[in-house]
Amino acid sequence: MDMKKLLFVGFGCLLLSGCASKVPETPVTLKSALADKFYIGTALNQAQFSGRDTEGIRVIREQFSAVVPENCMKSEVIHPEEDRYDFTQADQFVAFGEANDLFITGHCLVWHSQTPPWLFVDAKGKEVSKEVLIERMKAHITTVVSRYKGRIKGWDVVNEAILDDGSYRESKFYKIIGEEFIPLAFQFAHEADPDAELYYNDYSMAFEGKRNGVVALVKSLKAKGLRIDGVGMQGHIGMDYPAIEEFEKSLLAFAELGVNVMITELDLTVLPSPKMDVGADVASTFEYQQTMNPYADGLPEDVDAAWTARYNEFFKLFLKHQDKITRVTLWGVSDGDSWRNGWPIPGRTDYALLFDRNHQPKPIVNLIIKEAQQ
Ligand code: 9MR
Repeated sequence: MDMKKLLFVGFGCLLLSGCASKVPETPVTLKSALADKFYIGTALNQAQFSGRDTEGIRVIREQFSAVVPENCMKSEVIHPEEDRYDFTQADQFVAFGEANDLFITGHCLVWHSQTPPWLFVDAKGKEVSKEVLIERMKAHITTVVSRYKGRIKGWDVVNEAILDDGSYRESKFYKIIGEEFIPLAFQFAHEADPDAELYYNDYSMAFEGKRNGVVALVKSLKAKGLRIDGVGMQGHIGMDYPAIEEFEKSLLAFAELGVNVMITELDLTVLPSPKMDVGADVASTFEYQQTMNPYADGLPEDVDAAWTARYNEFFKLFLKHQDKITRVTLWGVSDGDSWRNGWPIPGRTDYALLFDRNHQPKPIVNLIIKEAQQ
């Protein structure tokens, strides 16, 4: 067809109303439906930010507006020896976030877990002094935060330092430095990038004791004049825990402090918890594994419906408090990615995320979109 004919057909189409309806509409996605409410984020694994998991990447680009690294910025990975950092994966992660126009959060600067073996000891294996550990913490925070200055917009500065009863976790940081390791970490992070948002992040936040402990911590940081922008409420939830009312109480208690609330690390396990069952030894027997892994061949309809309803309740709560919440981040893209398949019992089949193992949206995705559009 020559150019004139093309123009003629095109113009004719415009005149005929039937043609107009054939123009494909942009599908409504999580990120478009939630755009004026809060960021909708996901944790990224290496297969995603390195470009291998093409289906996962398609979902991330279509559906999410924010990212956080699931593992690649933890000190064990990024700082394997005192004088050696390894930014290979972290650089890829940040480049992926920028290339796809995503809000980038760093996770995490100070955490008791996944630390490199050198961090708390000297060359002879003896525990280091308070002064040495403060210097090491400062060097770590300064180097990592400065490298991504202006590119990583917010940091989980301290992760999981308060126990469920509100007391301090007896971590190496706490034992060696004392409770001032937390204000120091916030101070060092702020000095390295004065524009970055700084967060405290923890799980089981619905417990009254933890709620009070975190409230006291945020107040004490503020009283010292330190910057703290938000509290991350990890959302590793189950079918029976936490009580949504208790979760809401914590959300409100944090918001009242004048900080933003973020729902971080969201996933909803459908599997039974071994803690309520037999002892840990039995966990390795075949019979135990089978009873504790009831949905290896798929979720029965009623269980699936109950799972969807529970997720929906939580998203309704997030939407109700959209003025206080700046980000809701899923801990992974599709069910196959989730750490829940491997913890607390390895090798189980869980269904904790919003996209199934074939990267297809579950019914909950449309429910969230509908709720958001009301
Ligand atoms: O999802 C992460 C998993 O791949 C790692 O093996 C694990 C190691 O501790 O960390 C998981 O992520 C954790 C997060 O960094 C902090 N909050 C709890 C998360 C689940 O354990």
